[in-house]
Amino acid sequence: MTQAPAPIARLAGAIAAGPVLTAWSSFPTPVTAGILAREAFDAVTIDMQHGAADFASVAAAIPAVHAAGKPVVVRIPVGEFQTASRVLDLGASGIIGPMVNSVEDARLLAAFTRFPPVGERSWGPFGALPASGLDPAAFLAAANRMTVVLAMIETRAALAALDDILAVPGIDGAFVGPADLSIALSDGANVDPTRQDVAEAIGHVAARCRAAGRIAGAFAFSGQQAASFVKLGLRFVAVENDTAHLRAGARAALQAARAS
Ligand code: 3PY
Ligand code: MG
Repeated sequence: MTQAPAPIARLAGAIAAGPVLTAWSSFPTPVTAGILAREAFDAVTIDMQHGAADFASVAAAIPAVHAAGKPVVVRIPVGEFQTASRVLDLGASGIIGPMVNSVEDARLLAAFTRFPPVGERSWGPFGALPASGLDPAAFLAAANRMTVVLAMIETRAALAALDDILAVPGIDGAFVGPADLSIALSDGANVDPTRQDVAEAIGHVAARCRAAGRIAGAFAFSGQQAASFVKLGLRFVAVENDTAHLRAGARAALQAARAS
């Protein structure tokens, strides 16, 4: 009987098989990340760029998500490429690098997330190795294949360098941040992830990723926006975040309570 792969090994295959809808946790604890993982999301992404996720909270949340059978993706803080290596060591399966605006940024992201010969990741997978169930040699052989690395496209510079970023060995695809992109495309005038020019830019990123055989993804600020991204062919889509779920649930309950 063939055994199902461990949760740490499931992300790349899930993205290849169909769109992955990920939860997005900006305030992770083992309890909240575990709760999200037990909803029908395909993965849980933990956000270290914004919100309150620090290294200790990521270390505590990963086993809770794995216990629910789901893989973990981590968005690292801007430019903190060494954090990418460290959260992969903990057992993350995917890395999202924010504000990757140049080929140089993309090369650094790849270098810290890929073992040689693709990159320069250093050995020390003390959480990932037991989570994989593999011995060290098998883990080393599988790690680059198991790990999904997405470069965030959320500035004019990133859009201009898109094809070159996608061509960097070790970069699996692009992940759009529609809020920052709306700020960039409006030259700082507003933040509106539903702007028409943002939608057009996401369509462009989807097309360039398809042409390059790369994964396109984006953060969706609503379920409807997530559905529109899936229709465009995006394969890794974040559906709101934990605080949005909390606020929406509270508002709906209070509205119902006060309506009577
Ligand atoms: C953005 O929309 O800019 C994001 O980074 C989403 O998290
Ligand atoms: Mg952003």
